[in-house]
Amino acid sequence: MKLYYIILLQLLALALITTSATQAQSTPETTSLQATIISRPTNNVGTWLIGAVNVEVTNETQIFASNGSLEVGGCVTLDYVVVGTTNIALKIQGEAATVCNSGEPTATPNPSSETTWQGKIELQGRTDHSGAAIFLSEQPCSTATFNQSQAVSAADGTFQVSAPSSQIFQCLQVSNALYLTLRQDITSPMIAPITLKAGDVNGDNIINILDIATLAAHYDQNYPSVDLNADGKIDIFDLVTAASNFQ
Ligand SMILES: [Ca+2]
Ligand SMILES: [Ca+2]
Repeated sequence: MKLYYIILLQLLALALITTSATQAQSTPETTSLQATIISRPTNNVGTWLIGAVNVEVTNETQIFASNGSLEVGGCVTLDYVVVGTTNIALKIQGEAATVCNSGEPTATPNPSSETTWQGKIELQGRTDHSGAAIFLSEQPCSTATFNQSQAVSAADGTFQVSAPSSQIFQCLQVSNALYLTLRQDITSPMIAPITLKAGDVNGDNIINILDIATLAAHYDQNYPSVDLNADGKIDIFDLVTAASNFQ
């Protein structure tokens, strides 16, 4: 009878050991996320930074570029396991950029990924094209509203606006005192050169007889607030310029 109990206890102990061993060897849980490739080695094997996760790619990692780019900035689905303190990549699959832009909390935007929007403004009649206010909106011009300018033009008329690459501007507005405000839809960060028309003296965004009359009233005077070309004198040049833009 005693022997029977000893054998039973031994069997129980064996069963417990086997169970705990099985648990220790159980497969680590796979984590899956969609995020942008921040950095990666030239060859596939090595440490990749995907979103906020440093992950080791080995020769066993399955890599598919099928749906998108595997270059830096590309969007991917990453499956990985944590072994000790190391993240081991099981699978990296390229995805369409929209997958990473869908607001997934794991799709950490890369703060260093910026796009520079740039263009050049000509203020008609002037040699110094500085001071024009540049507004950009992510809305098309049909619905865009503007509160604060993002940049002003330099003396040569150039302007730059740096924004996260995820921000896509669709409408540009340029305004400068004495000039007609211009608003146009844009499709590229490289914006074609723009000329602002001079002559809107009273700022109602129309050049008409009211503006011409004001210029005429200050003819031959140094009157900076209506001096279209800012040359220190209201003269025939200012009148002709305004008249050429008469609406
Ligand atoms: Ca006007
Ligand atoms: Ca003038």
